[in-house]
Amino acid sequence: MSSERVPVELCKGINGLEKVVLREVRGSSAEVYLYGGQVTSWKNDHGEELLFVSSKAIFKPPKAIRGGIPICFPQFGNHGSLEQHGFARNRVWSIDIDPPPFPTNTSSRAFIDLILKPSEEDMKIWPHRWCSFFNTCLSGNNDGQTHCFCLSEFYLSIIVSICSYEFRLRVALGPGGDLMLTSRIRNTSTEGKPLTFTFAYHTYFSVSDISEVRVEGLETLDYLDNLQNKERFTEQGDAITFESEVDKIYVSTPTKIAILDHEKKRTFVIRKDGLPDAVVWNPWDKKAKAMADFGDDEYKHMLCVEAAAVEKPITLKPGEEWRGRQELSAVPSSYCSGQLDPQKVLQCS
Ligand code: TA6
Repeated sequence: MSSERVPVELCKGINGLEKVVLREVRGSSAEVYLYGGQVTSWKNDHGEELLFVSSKAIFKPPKAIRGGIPICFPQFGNHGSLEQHGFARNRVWSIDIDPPPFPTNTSSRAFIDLILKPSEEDMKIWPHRWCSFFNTCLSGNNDGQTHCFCLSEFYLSIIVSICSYEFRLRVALGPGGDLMLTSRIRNTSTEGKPLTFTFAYHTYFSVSDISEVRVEGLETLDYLDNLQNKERFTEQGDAITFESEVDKIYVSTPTKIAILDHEKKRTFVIRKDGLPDAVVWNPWDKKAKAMADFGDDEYKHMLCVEAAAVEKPITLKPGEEWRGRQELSAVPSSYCSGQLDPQKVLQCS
């Protein structure tokens, strides 16, 4: 089988960063960087790119890659004391060679399992600040004593066991070219410590012209407006359209949302599970100019619609596992011909 259609291939990407290329027999493909566990490409069986990645994106740690599907964990946005959107998007993930059995069977072989385990540095900041106290003892900062290495290793293993977690991510391409991301986060603490976090798949969709795009499925819902101090409002009754900066967290949304791109005669359908909220973001012109890793006019060709859990943080008792799944489909649509009525899309399975 020529490499063109090898279902899973590990190779070097931009700046030598490792990436996995997934290929589906009918021609669709996806690329996932181990840096950030981040999908950076999703193409349909015509080879058309469906995700937006900025021409100014920086593929160099610790900067997050601007585009594709960054993963916001363990904190969405500035909803907490950690850095914006948490640290999962600027950590190097590993390939999970022995994942626990997967809940659903897939006929496609084009999938990869990744795992993120907390590093010593992560332990200093999350999930429990007092982990950092232990670390300070280890490094002898406070008492000027030096500790022998084996002792510190022993302490570290205690810290890891007391307040730890495992984040497993499966990225899969379906037979029809759908892109599925399934996150499984387990609280592996041995000391009864709960794990609380917020989460988002910060998906950047590629669109032809933002002013021609409509989002269906969020009408009449409540949202927290990030441009107005997270104040709560209720959305009007029609589909959402765009004529200025938008940064809204829609709460308790339906499990299906549609993005209609008339010009491209394409509809993106987002199906989500375990992710009650949805964030809608477009920086528009001013914010676009203010972002160094984003082109001034690129806001016209992208829209973020993010399956998320923000309003109510998720708390896991030790041994408990949370699963958050999103499935993306890109269906050809010619809205005007009624071939695809978004309401029908949203109502049918
Ligand atoms: O998801 C929307 C948002 O939280 C916006 O507030 C905006 O900041 C965007 O994410 C991008 O965040 P980033 O940290 O990637 O620049």
